[in-house]
Amino acid sequence: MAVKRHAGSCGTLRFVLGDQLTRRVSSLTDLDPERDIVLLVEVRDEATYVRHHKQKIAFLFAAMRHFASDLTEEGVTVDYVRLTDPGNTGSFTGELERAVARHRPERIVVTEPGEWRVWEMMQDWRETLGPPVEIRSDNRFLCPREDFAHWAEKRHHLRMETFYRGMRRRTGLLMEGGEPVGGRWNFDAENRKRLPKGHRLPDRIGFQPDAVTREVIALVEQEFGDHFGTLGGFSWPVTRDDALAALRHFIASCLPTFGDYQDAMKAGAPFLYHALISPALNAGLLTAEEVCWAAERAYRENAVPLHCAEGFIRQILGWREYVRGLYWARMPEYRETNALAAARALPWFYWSGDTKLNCIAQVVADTRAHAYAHHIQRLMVTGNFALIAGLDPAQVEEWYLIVFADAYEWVELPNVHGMVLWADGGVMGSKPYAASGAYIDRMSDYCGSCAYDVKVKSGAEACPFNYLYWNFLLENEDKLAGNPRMTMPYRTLRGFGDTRRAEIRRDATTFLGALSTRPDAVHKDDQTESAT
Ligand code: FAD
Ligand code: DLZ
Ligand code: SF4
Repeated sequence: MAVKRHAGSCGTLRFVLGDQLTRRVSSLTDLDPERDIVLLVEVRDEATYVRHHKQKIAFLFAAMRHFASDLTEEGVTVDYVRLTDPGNTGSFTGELERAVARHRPERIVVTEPGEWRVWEMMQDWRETLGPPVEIRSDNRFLCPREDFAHWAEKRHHLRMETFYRGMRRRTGLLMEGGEPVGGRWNFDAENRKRLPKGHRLPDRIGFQPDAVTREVIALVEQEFGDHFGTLGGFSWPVTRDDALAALRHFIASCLPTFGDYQDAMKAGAPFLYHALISPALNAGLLTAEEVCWAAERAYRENAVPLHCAEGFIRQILGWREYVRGLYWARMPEYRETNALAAARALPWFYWSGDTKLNCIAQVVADTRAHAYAHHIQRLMVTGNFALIAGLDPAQVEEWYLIVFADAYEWVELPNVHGMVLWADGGVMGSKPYAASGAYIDRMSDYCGSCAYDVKVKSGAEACPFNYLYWNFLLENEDKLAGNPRMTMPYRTLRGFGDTRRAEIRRDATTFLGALSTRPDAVHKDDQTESAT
């Protein structure tokens, strides 16, 4: 990789963060290759403010190095600081200060970041760096922060569906004469099939690490070897060309069936029909706009049924834009709320996967191997357990930020704090997504090989999700029973006699009391030896 270094004074110093790797990002739009310098820095602080999965660090460093090479080939002067370069201060601020001393720029241009903590750093740069600092809005999103803030003003509940319809109208995606194509906005009801037995899944393409990526992988193993996760199966696309190839492969081989099995889970099959584009999308290798239009085009060409195209576009145009808007509209107060006063420490099996709860063991194994789990695994397995076991939101949020290659606070926090844990008290979701083992059994094959019995409601053999679900409702009766969307489960709960209620509390207390938060106690989550 040829990365040019530059000395003397320059016009504009354009600082590109590791998740802004596109030539079209706002900080580069008016780049003058004759006078400007683009700065990219690998810094230890960003790899350790939470101890990211090794694949996340390797993915970003590899993508940054490839992006720098592309810019250099284009004739742009790039100042690229590697992690192990002598004098690397380890922080964004330290590296900017050094770059200012090296290049004496007339001004600094950056694009707004994806995390509040970096936004705060950027405010300081305006005061401390010397040259003027221009912070530009992030043009990779379809809904600017200000537009979302305007929409969210004076609303307490921010419902995704309302926002999504507005975005369909705004972009014209899947619209005809001002109306949604097919006469409906949302085909969610058609997206909930269980995977049939013997169903043949499509082969997925992976991307063999090239020399640059292999060097990064070795660096990450050496410098961050004690972080969560393995590097052996690394196959993420780390260049724009490979990310486009991943998108084409998804649209051709998976999108035609994506909608049907969007919520399905299968042991040993982490990817199913999912797009596997979120790390590339979040880092700038793909744009939301091009991904949505690619799906719409496939629908218009009759290559993809409407419910699949709509289901996929909704995830990006709807959910992705919505969580990002909500994050910026409600931070920094948003992460401080804890509506259900949940306080239990994160069990160790979230790291080790060493638990007899087969669904959790499977999801943690997928996550460790790929820095990936699909949406329903995140929401209804690790997320659902965290909710009904009353785990501390801050600890759960940190876990989610660490373990996935696509995790940045703007997208992780609303999904975990709002959608999964209902810690925001209903700003995002009208009710908590709590579920018993029956949901996991319906949507997966996990229960068939579990030590627990999903059909049993109480006692040592019972699936813990069953009694933890009812215990969650009991524990939070004062906060949730008045919620109109919780009427049905509370009506059922009221029909339980004292004996049944006492059983639920007993089983939940025994199970939760045995959870270990340290690596020394393996399999303590089971209630009796006979359950093994
Ligand atoms: P697909 O299932 O194929 O979906 C296509 C795209 O839609 C994704 O690439 C993603 O960009 C977008 N998308 C889908 N659902 C969401 C959503 N709820 N929020 C935002 N975008 C969405 N996504 C992240 O990118 N980073 C995270 O840190 C993250 N944390 C999550 C935590 C929890 C608890 C939950 C429930 C979801 C989280 N998601 C996160 C959303 C979603 O799980 C991932 O985007 C998705 O699994 C990525 O895989 P894929 O590219 O194969 O997606
Ligand atoms: C996640 C990450 C990591 C691991 N390392 C770097 C880095 O060395 N340099 C960099 O510019 N960005 C990195 N990132 C991404 C940043 O954490 C991200 O830009 C901020 O969290 C704002 O979204
Ligand atoms: Fe998970 Fe319960 Fe099914 Fe076991 S039986 S896999 S714990 S839902």
